[in-house]
Amino acid sequence: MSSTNAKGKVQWRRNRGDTAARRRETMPWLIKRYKLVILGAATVGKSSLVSHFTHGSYLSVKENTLVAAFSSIYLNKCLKFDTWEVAGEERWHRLAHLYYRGAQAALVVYDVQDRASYVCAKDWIDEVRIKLAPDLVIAIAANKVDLWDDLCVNSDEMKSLAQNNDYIFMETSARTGQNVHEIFAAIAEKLQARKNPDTLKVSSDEFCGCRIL
Ligand SMILES: Nc1nc2c(ncn2[C@@H]2O[C@H](COP(=O)(O)OP(=O)(O)OP(=O)(O)O)[C@@H](O)[C@H]2O)c(=O)[nH]1
Ligand SMILES: [Mg+2]
Repeated sequence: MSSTNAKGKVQWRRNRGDTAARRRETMPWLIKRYKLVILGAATVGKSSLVSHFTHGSYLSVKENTLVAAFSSIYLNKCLKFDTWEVAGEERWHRLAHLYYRGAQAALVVYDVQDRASYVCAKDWIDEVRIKLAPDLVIAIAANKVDLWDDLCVNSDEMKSLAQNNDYIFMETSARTGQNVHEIFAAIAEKLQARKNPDTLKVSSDEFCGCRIL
């Protein structure tokens, strides 16, 4: 907003508190932004799921994530996830809380061929249930279903855990794209269905101090 003073100079007046409303008027597509954290053991396919979603195809991710990785995931023009993937290697676990704090949704991933990653996924669920808000949206991805065979982990227990606690559960494949878009969409839908969406808005402060080391 501008006005002209006695000397004819243009003065810019900052109308405090009005900024968000003005931004909504000028950029109506930038409506909702949520913090999402992706957790799970190493090599379960966390980076691959993000990469499949953002590139629309499978890129074989060869390198393990170090500490954590940030990406912006635009579900559509109106909804964005500020996404932190916490590296799955055990040595980074103690730093995980720096990245998941303030998250409104957690996507916990395990590899259907790897029993240890299944146990690890349960531990992550227990941890975020205690440490994060009670209305945290939790989604579980049983990933690499394209490699499914009789020796794979039996997901029945995880399915009933999800059912009993109102978590999202999907069998995914970052290779074929099975349920990749669907799981992010389901998280978004659940976040938006919350009774008080205002409590879910992420303040920019929450991202301070969370940088890739
Ligand atoms: N067949 C198959 N391979 C996959 C799938 N998802 C990931 N991979 C492969 O699994 C390996 C590990 O994938 P990443 O996405 O790097 O795993 P990550 O969970 O990010 O691992 P960290 O960063 O170490 O925690 C890569 O070689 C991927 O190509 C999948 O759905 N199917
Ligand atoms: Mg990774």
